[in-house]
Amino acid sequence: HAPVRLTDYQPPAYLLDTVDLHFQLDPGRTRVRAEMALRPNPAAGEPGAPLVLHGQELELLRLELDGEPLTRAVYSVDAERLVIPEVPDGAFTVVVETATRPEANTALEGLYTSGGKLCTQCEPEGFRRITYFPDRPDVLARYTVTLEADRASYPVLLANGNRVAAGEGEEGRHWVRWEDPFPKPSYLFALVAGDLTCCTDRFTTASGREVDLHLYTEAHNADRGDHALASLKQAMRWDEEAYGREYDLDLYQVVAVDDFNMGAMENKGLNLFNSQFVLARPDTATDADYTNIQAVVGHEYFHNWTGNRITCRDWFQLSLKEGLTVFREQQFAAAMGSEAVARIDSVDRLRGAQFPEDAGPTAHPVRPSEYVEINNFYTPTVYEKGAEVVRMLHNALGPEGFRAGCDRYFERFDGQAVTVEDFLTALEEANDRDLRQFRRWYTQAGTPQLEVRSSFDAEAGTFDLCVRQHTPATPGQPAKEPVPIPLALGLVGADGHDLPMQLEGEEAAIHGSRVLLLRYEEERFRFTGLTEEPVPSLLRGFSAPAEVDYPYSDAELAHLAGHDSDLFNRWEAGQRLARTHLLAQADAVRSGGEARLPGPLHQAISRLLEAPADDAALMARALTLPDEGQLAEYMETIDPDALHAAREAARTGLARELREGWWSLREQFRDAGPYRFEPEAVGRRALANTALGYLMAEPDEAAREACMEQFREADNMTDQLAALRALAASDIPERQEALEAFYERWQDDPLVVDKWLAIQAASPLPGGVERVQALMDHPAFSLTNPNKVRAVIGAFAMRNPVQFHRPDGAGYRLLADLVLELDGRNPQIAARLVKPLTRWRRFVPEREAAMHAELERLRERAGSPDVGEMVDRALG
Ligand code: DPP
Ligand code: ZN
Repeated sequence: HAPVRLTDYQPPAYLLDTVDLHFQLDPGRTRVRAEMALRPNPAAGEPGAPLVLHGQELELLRLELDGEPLTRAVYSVDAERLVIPEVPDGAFTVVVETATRPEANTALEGLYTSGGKLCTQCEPEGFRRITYFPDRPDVLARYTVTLEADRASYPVLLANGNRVAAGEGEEGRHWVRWEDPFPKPSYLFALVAGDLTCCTDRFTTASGREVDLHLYTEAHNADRGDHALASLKQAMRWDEEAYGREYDLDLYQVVAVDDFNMGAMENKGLNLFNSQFVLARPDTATDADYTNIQAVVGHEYFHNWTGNRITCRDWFQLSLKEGLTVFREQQFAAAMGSEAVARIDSVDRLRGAQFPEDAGPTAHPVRPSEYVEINNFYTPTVYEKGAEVVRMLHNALGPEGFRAGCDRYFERFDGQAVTVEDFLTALEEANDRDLRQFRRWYTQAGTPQLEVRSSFDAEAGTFDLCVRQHTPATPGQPAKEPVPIPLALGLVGADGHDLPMQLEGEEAAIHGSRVLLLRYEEERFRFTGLTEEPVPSLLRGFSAPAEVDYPYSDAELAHLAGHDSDLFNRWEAGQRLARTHLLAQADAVRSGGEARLPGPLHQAISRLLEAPADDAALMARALTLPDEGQLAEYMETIDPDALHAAREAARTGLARELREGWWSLREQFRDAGPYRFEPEAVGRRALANTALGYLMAEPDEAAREACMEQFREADNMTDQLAALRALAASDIPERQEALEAFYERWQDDPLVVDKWLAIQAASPLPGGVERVQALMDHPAFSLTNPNKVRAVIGAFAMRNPVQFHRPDGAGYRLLADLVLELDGRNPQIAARLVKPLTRWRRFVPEREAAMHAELERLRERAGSPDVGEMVDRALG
């Protein structure tokens, strides 16, 4: 499969003004008639070029040019495109009639069935499975869509835009016509047909327009839409206040779909959501679900401006809409809750998924320069690192400068398909700034390493910092240039307060934090007027997606963890302390020793337990040890068993040594009242359940009883699931009892069953591979439902390192078998599952060899370009 390259971009030879689509919907075979009004693109300068339409898995029934049927002699068609070599010089129309088979569509791209519904997923290249079409994001058209279907099975017929007409057809059929006044690329097209219940709400925009909000679910889920609707209204208000962006149609529709490859999709005026990210009720959804729903609803809504009104010229620009929209989503999350907690959680995600990607064989720039299958580039780098890059721009320009730049971007490029370059130019012009060097963040892969060294001269009162940046080589990019790095920092004094910072040559000192903008490989800074040696608090708020190396002592980290005025770095210092000691313990295990609870970690956690907790959510995070996946990144050669032993020794040690503290913490923070999703209550539950987790790390009779009681009595899923998770990770008789009771109670609720599956797949207890095999044989499992696959295999391969990396390689084999099984059905999901094998070179020799063998097997047997590309990159 040949790669597509950014440098090969050509503007479309033909523009599409309008498209009129007519669907005769039927799950077995749907007929589609597309009428397109085309004309030559003056910007392409290719008069007389052939007309090329994309198409896949289509049955072509009829083709017309300007009203005349075309015969096979004058066009050609293969598995990927339809070409009409000769078309008129000026404007012309093309009519295509095709048939597609929704029920047989297991890839879940294009038109497919989910439950009794018909629905679509078109980003990035699914529309070409619906009809022959210029399926590229820089071809924007106005759509009119007529949906015709059996009324009894499909009473609700939805598409983008406004409902303009409806009527009855023959033999119990009916039809509805939709018109979307905003030109859009095909990837934003959507339709839904089904028997759905509508939850409604209303929003009045800042300028006083009324917008109807319609959330569609299956009837039995009608009581689970409130939170999503509330989140939608919060997002609409927030975007008006923070960015001056109003919604632009009279109707905003959201549909919950059970079978969905992605999290959600921002189709114009008709968002489709994976049910997991839209449906919630206190007894079925956890605080994490509520938080995710708020974020994803916000994310898809924010796309209306950053993605839909202004879209991407080509898929290399994916981060133009995704990085910017994730950043906006993160700002929204911070505004709806605690800024520090939101930041900690997003950095945790970045470190958990993006840093490893950036350090491995699938590393790529935020704006990749080539791909084989674009579906493989919906990555943490494009999304999360892309958001970090936008955050750096925001911090560099300041909130007002950034807003002015965005205003200019919206004004200048509304209605267009543009590039990352266009966005940066708008920011530059509005701020009269030069962001040339900044562009490297988009083109250079790899996580910069910042080596910081200091020296203090007591006599002179100076504190020197030497900062070196280095970005390790990544595939295809052996040598790296320095990137601009905003290093936010503070100097913390012995009393815990920030010391004034005055660089040599400056007139006055700065109080609190300041930002040093690093541009070169090595830079030196001298702070003057200091009467004591400070502890530097570096990269405050995680001001750049970089890794800091500074020789902190335990005492210095403890000092920062207790006092840093930057709450993010307070947490960070504690994590760094834990990491250092857990890694030392893992090394000890590797050299034949026993893992113990490290003294400094014990002290740090007990100090936290003694201090009054004013922010429960923050404290819960501070008390949580870095997970094994993240620790592994810092190990020279990854030994999953040694890491697991080290972390478990620390957890059980903390459970034993601080038992009293955990009990009293739990008592203090258990919430008695009815469930409310409010930051304070969420924090209290998180903290109480963190305490429960420790109590169950080495469970005595009392802990087991308390856990079972919480499991039985909880009136909300957050508390019930926390108890179940703790039970499922312990080898105690209550384990089976609780798992059975939970399934008994929730077996008819697919989203809750997903949690039940994931908890078992992620349990570190021995026999993980066999457990996962049994789960895959369980009637609740289904290979055709992406959420089920993610719940079982995703949880096992990504959140259960000790079982997945079992020494005999059985975990790898199981994963590879599954990839092969999915390869022909849903290649997009299959390719995602290859990811855990890609870091094979980092592991101890026998695991390395076993992972490599599975990759070789995949290389030989897998057929899809999706899996093929991932495997090729992994084997490098
Ligand atoms: N564009 C979707 C999102 O990130 C994913 N396909 O919102
Ligand atoms: Zn998005």
